Amino acid sequence: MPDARDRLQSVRLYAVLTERHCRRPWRQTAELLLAGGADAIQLREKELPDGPLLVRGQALRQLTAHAGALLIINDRPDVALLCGADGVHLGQDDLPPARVRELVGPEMLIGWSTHSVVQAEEADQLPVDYVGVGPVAPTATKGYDEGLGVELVREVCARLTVPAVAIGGMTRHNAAAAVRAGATAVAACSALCGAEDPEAAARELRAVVVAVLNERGAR
Ligand code: TZP
Ligand code: MG
Repeated sequence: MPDARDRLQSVRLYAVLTERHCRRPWRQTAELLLAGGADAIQLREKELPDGPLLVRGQALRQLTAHAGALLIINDRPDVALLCGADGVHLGQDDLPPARVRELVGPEMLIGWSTHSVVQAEEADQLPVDYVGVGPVAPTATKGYDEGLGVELVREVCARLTVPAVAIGGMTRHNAAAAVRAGATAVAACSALCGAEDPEAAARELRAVVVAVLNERGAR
């Protein structure tokens, strides 16, 4: 299998898994998202104690490995290392990417949240493998009443060579615009985990991303 950095290039649907936002049990949700084609799962649990977080990461490692999907752990390089995840996702207030790179070594993917053009310019100097850009649209998941819009995606993508993942209130209705603006993947939590049918939701959202990338490639 190609290494995680190569596989990252073809990630189109990045599912953020948070139990609180799942309509079904988290394991079933993960299985359905993977069956629907999720290329990556990020484990994002702010309230789980460390032991249960590691146990969940290990369970997701098995599920994602079986499906050929990437596993990314939010916030926690230590948990990412211990459960054999492919990557760790960091925000602006988390441990700095350069220090985390010292900890996790050269192979592990580091994702980095960006919310402005200035942050995108800074990201270009950091040892990160992809950026999240958003919130593109309003999202209750993180308590943003307003989105920053697809123009931010365009501006960030113009300044970066690493893949950009559009996040924040993403649905099958606004994904096309984000991909036309330069994102190569879309990340979603509530639109996927909260769906009545997470498998169908994943399949539909991924299909939008793929269709626009094909259209972009054909031009
Ligand atoms: N970072 C920016 S918005 C967001 C995160 C983790 C939440 C994404 O959740 P949703 O439900 O897809 O808006
Ligand atoms: Mg964080």
